[in-house]
Amino acid sequence: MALRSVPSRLASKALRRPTLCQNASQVSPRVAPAWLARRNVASTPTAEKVLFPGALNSEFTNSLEFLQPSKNKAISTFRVLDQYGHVLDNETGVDTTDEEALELYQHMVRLNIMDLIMFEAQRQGRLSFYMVSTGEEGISVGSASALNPRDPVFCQYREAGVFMQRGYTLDQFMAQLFSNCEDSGHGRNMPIHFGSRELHIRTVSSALATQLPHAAGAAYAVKLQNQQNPDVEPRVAVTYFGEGAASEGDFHAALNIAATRQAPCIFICRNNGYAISTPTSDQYRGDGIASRGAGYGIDTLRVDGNDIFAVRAATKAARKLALSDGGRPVLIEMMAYRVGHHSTSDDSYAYRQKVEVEDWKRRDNPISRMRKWLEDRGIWDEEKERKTRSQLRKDVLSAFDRAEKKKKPKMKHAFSDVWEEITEEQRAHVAELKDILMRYPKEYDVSQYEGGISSLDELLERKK
Ligand SMILES: Cc1ncc(C[n+]2csc(CCOP(=O)(O)OP(=O)(O)O)c2C)c(N)n1
Ligand SMILES: [Mg+2]
Repeated sequence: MALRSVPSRLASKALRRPTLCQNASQVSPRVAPAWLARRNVASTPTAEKVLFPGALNSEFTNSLEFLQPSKNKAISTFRVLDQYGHVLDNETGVDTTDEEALELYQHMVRLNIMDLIMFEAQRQGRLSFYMVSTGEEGISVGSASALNPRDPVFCQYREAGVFMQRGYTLDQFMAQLFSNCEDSGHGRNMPIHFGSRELHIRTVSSALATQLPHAAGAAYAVKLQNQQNPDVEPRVAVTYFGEGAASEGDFHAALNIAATRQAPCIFICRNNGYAISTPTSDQYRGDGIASRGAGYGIDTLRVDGNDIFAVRAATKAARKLALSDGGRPVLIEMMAYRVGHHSTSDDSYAYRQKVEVEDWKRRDNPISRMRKWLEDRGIWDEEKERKTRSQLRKDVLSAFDRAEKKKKPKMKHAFSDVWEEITEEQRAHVAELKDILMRYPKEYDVSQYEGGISSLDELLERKK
């Protein structure tokens, strides 16, 4: 197969064993050439390198020194803009037109406004759950803007900006958040678990890190498709995860399989300092998540996640790298600070000082940094900011209103899409549910579901 590395003809000849014949005395043992003997015995006096199969290109040394990562310089963090929005180096500088830059900025602000409104709405009891991306808008919006819209994406849950950048509408966000009849998931998931077949984004799964092996597998699939369809623009698979998710076994399995199979997978870690209440100091002792990339033989970069232009440049370069030499994985660690609470079920002031959060809010964030750049460039000002925010707020609130008024999905969707055809056992469950709903109408208000109880009948009717 084309993908398996084929030993050169010379090497395979040299490694061929002497042919056995029936009479042992007739065996004429071939004498191995000297170079082969040297290769087979790693520790001959002249060998300069370890030739064990498990460590290639390691030189021998007689100095007994442990690797002490704590003594190494920490991995650097790539950025394009400084904290004040000034471009640091024109060579690697901003890569957008002004128009594109303004669009990216508005997507980040729109996400931020949606977060503020939905967080408050949850507090008022109007939806069951929400998670904000505050402080991490640049990572999701910026990286998504540098991908091909057909690249399959596997998100965690704090990357609503990827959906927004790919064109998921406010009505689609609201349909999922309110589990109404327009939700493509038919209300089966908790809020925040968006997904879109059209936008090539798999549905978010709460089980941490499960998206990583899925992405590695998809990357291997697109690698084969890229080879089979040379006329179609090649794709990479992309996955997002928090530094906390990187403590799961799935993280290690995914990186290793992607490396050994040389799959074009971009692993984007959002290191925001916390896994719910667990700070990074209790999560690991290494140099963040980036240091792990080298362990798997994966090209890796650490990036300032508060700098949307750095995020874009890094993702673009990662995509190019991922498609080079037939495919390879790339790891990017995007540094950020989780400004919000973990979710609406969390009160982060129980485990971190409010002043720490306030400090970060003041110090840096992707929206204010980009705004400084836009203002310096003379394409943004206070008036535009005020008008834009007010318009975006109206847009979010009107989508909110529309969604809240819509009915819930048909009840039958509690059973559909499990099996292609409804099973006898499911049919019994549907009948039992219908019976309970009819007996206790005061306890169960079925009128809020599209079609009321009648959609259950569709399942109970036997196909002739
Ligand atoms: C397998 C699994 N274990 C535990 C949890 C509970 N849990 C949900 S989010 C979370 C923290 C994840 O932190 P991180 O990956 O850093 O993402 P962040 O919330 O910081 O964006 C945990 C432990 C889970 N959902 N799945
Ligand atoms: Mg985290």
